[in-house]
Parts: sequence; structure tokens; C-alpha cells
Amino acid sequence: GLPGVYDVLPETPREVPWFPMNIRELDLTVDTLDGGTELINEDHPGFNDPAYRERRFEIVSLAKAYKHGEKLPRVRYTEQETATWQAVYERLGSLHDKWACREYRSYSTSLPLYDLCRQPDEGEMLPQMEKYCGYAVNNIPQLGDISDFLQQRTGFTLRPISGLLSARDFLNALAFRVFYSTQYIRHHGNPFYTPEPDICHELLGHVPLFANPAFADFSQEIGLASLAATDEDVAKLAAVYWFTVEFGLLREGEDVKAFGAGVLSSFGEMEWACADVPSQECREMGSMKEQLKPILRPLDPWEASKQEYPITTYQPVMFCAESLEDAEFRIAQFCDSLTRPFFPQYDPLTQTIRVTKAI
Ligand code: NLE
Ligand code: FE2
Repeated sequence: GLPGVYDVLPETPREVPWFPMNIRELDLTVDTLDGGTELINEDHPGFNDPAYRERRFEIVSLAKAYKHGEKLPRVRYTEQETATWQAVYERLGSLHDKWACREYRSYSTSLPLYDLCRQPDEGEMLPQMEKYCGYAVNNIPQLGDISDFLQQRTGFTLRPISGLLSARDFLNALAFRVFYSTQYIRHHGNPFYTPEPDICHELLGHVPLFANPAFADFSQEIGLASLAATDEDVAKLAAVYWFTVEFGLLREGEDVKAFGAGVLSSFGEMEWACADVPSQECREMGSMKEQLKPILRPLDPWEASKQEYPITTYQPVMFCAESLEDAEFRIAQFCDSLTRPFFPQYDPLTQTIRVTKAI
């Protein structure tokens, strides 16, 4: 139980789906869709590797035991795991220079008001991650160090998770500016594309963007819209999230740049999405034999919310926004259009959700 938490909360209206109202209640949503291991099906390169499965079980157990407020578990990664990280890190580095969107590559700390005596600071993102979070070719960074860094930049924190969560639980946590991160690493047999989230995907796909204040607000807004939403609306929000935060693209002048973490963390899918002519090798790696390139559509959240998507191959259809602001604006409109019984707001002082009845 969570003594002392429930008694201070306003009563949750009965007619809406349960949702966490206090950050500590995220402890109640740790169950993953697959128990943290089942996604390793026959197609997974780790399927016939008992040592990999056992190691994964070990790392996943840390996440399962984690409770809000504890220090994030530190993992001592093996040489083989570090070699996988290195392969991904090196290969992605050069592709990010070419194809990652501006918001991913650079940072700006002009926003925090607590530091008025300091000059606003801006520059390249990666050197910051190397300086403060332990990013390096030969080191897999620890979630705890990253979480502390993000907390100071945008108020986002990380929480370890054992695998893919339900869309509702995953999105609900964003309302608290909490991002669930896996801690295990993909199988060394195929470092360049994996259908599942893993530490490379979280750290090289998602994390740099969470240091961007506008992106942090945008993520939280999707989270707030998911609280107490109907199952149907959660599915729509999950699709919108998928086609933006996970697999979205942004236009920069003439170019199409990677914005979604799933694109940013897979060198194969980045080429698929951003190259003028994706190579044969790249297409085969993502099970795209017939299709030559993804179909690009301008971002329309209503359309994206209804678009189907595969999760084990490259995306056949992708959405491209004119800019991050353009994506934010459209998605804010979309969130506002969902019918809500009340307006949830996050109070960062008490780390609780406050609800105001809609009139
Ligand atoms: N396909 C991505 C990668 O290989 O990094 C992971 C996607 C997780 C949703
Ligand atoms: Fe992701």
C-alpha cells in the first residue's frame, strides 16, 4: 500500500477509468504487456540464446522491484553489451549529423528562471550528454545520471521499466513528466534494428529530446490528455504518439529529418525514412522488400490517429510535420478535441493531478 497518499487526494470520479493521481501511484502500473521477456519470439535474434535471456531477466528484475523515490538501479554492463552499444553509438553518430532534426542535435537552456545570473547557454546536445550523463563510445550511460540531468533541464525524470507497457499506463506517466525507460540492451546479433524498446532506443532516440523544454511540455500534454480518457481515445493518442514521438519526421527546408525516437535509434530505419533512395540492404533489414520508400503524409493528427502501423518492420507510412511547433500546435488541437469529463492539471509542487470539472 501507499500509506498517507490516498487520504489527501480528491476522490476519483467513479465513472472514468482509473488513473494515477499522485506520482507515487505510478508504482501501481509496473505490469508490462509481456511480463518483460515474452517479446523474444522466434523472430527475435535472442530467442535461441539462453545467456541473453537470463541476463535480460536479471536486468528486468531491477525494474520490477523499483519504487518511486528510490535511487535508480545501476547496471554493470558486460563487455559484450558495451560492444553492442559501441556499434550502435558509432554508426548512429554520423547519421545523426546528417539526418537528426535540429531539436535533437542542439540544446538551449535559456528557459530555467532559477539561474538568471547565468548567460543563456546553447550548443550541441551530444557533448552535454557526454559531459553530464556518461555518454561515450565505450560506456553505456546509467538511467540515474540521465534522470538527474533531465530533471534539472526540463523537470522530466526516468523510471525503469521491464518492457512494453500498455499505452494507457505509458502515456499516463507523461502527465507527471515521467518517462519509462528499459534498461536492457538489444541482442548483439542485430544491433541496428530491433522491434522492441531497449537502452539504445531510449538513450539515443528519446533522451536528448527530453532536454528540450518545448518537447517536454508537448509530451506532458499528451500524457494529460490520456488521463481518464476512454479506451478509444487512448488508442487514438497512442497512434498519434507513435507517428510523432516514435516515428515522426520534421521538414527542415528541403530536407526531411528524423524526429521520432524509433527512427533516431535505428540506423536502418533512419536511412529508410530520410535517404532519397534507401539501399536494398537497408530495406531488407527492415523487411521492406516490395516498397521502395515510406509513404510520407503531412502530419494531420486526426488522420494519424486512425492509421494502422506494424511494430516489427519499418513503417510503411510516416507523417511529416513542418516543424516541431507545427506538430505541437496540431496535437494540442487534437487533444482539445477529445471529450473529457474534466480537465486534469499537474501540480509539480505536490506531484499530484488536480482535476477541474468541465462545464
Ligand atoms: N526500431 C527501433 C530500434 O531499432 O532502435 C526501436 C523501436 C522501439 C519502439
Ligand atoms: Fe520509444
